[in-house]
Amino acid sequence: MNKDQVFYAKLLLIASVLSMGAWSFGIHLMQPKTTLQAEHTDLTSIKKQRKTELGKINYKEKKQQVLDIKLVDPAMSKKWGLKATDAELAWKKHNVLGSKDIVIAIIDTGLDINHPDLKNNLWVNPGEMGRDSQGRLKANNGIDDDQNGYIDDVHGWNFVSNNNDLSDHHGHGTHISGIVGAESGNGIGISGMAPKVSLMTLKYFDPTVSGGNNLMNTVRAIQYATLMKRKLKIKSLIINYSGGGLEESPQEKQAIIAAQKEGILLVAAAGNESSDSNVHGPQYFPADYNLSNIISVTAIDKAKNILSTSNYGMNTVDIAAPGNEIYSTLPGGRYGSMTGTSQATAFVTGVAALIMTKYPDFSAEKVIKHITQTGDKETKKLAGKTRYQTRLNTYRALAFQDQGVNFNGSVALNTPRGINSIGGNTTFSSDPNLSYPETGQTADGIAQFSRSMKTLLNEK
Ligand SMILES: [Ca+2]
Ligand SMILES: [Ca+2]
Ligand SMILES: [Ca+2]
Repeated sequence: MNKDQVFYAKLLLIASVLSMGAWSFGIHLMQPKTTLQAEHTDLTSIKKQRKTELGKINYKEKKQQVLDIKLVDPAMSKKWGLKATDAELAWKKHNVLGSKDIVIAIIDTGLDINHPDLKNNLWVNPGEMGRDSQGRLKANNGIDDDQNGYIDDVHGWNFVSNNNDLSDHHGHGTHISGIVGAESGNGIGISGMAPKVSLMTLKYFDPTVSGGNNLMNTVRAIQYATLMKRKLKIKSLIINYSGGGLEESPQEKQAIIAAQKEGILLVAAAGNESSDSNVHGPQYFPADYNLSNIISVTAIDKAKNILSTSNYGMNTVDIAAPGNEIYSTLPGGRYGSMTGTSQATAFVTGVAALIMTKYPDFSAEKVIKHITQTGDKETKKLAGKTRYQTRLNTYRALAFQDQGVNFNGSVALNTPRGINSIGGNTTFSSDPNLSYPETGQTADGIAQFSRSMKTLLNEK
């Protein structure tokens, strides 16, 4: 071969090696490259999607938190109490809807745990979740996995039947739970005052079970909430007690004092006996125990008048809140209206949850001050009927510090609670437009229940 031939032969060799290399690399590189390109394309589009999705989610969350609560929960317009207490303004301006870390123990008639507007806001006992050593679900293995004395207490406890069946055979507990913490932004029904919370259900009364001791069930329920707060180191726990009775109970008072030591706030109904609990008639408990971690709530209507059925008292009742024809959740996934200091109490509990979300280090006493001393003044309609002549205002309760109100200021009329009021029942009516089974109600559509068995038997 001459020089040229050698040159061309080398060139051919190099070319073939290169082409083989290219081919062999093609297997390993070209295809991956194609794949990479495809992946790259996919990644780009995924990134785009993510970005869009994230954008959407952020937008939704932002929208949900700041703007849209009313719009996406279709029955919100029926909840006049939220508007009357400036709840939406509070959600928007303070950007607070509550927190799953805030546990609300609702001592009542149970809860429809499958209600679509409540099921995502149930408290969950972490010690009864997951699987045991044999692979069974702790939630229903029949074992007290967290050794707190209660078997399979996943969402709370039924102190009437002494088991974990929280079924609400009355409706009252489900209704109260919705006012406090129905889920917002889910396009269903309503929003609670604090639509992000953990609802612990402690059932103390069941109209279908005879022979229960409602007072002692109440005591045990308070003790359970106190135990779990300590055991699980729950930072903020509020007890909503939309009931009560005429009997002052040393055991109950002791249980609330123990709860107080754990920092638990107890929001209690003033009662529905049309009575001045400050001046005459028997007192109503637990609202009237003279303890600093109890806030006592009476009910007002749209015209801001105390309901004719509600108890009131210059020193005994702390605040007034909406309680007339309040629309909320009912068992069976339904909704309806109820009336009474029970409902007003739940509004205050919700606001307390919002305050504890915004100010996690507040004591129960400080939360009470926030609520009572920032409400809307009603010096005529509430004069002589509540301690501070104020009705609940969510926005102002959260803006307390902005207003420069002095926490240590002495409060006028801060004298010991009075000795009397008249009755011990919680009264409500159901929305006549709903075919809700009025379990436990009397023929005239008005239902009453009390934790006192004696009163219950009389009613039957
Ligand atoms: Ca278990
Ligand atoms: Ca347990
Ligand atoms: Ca809802």
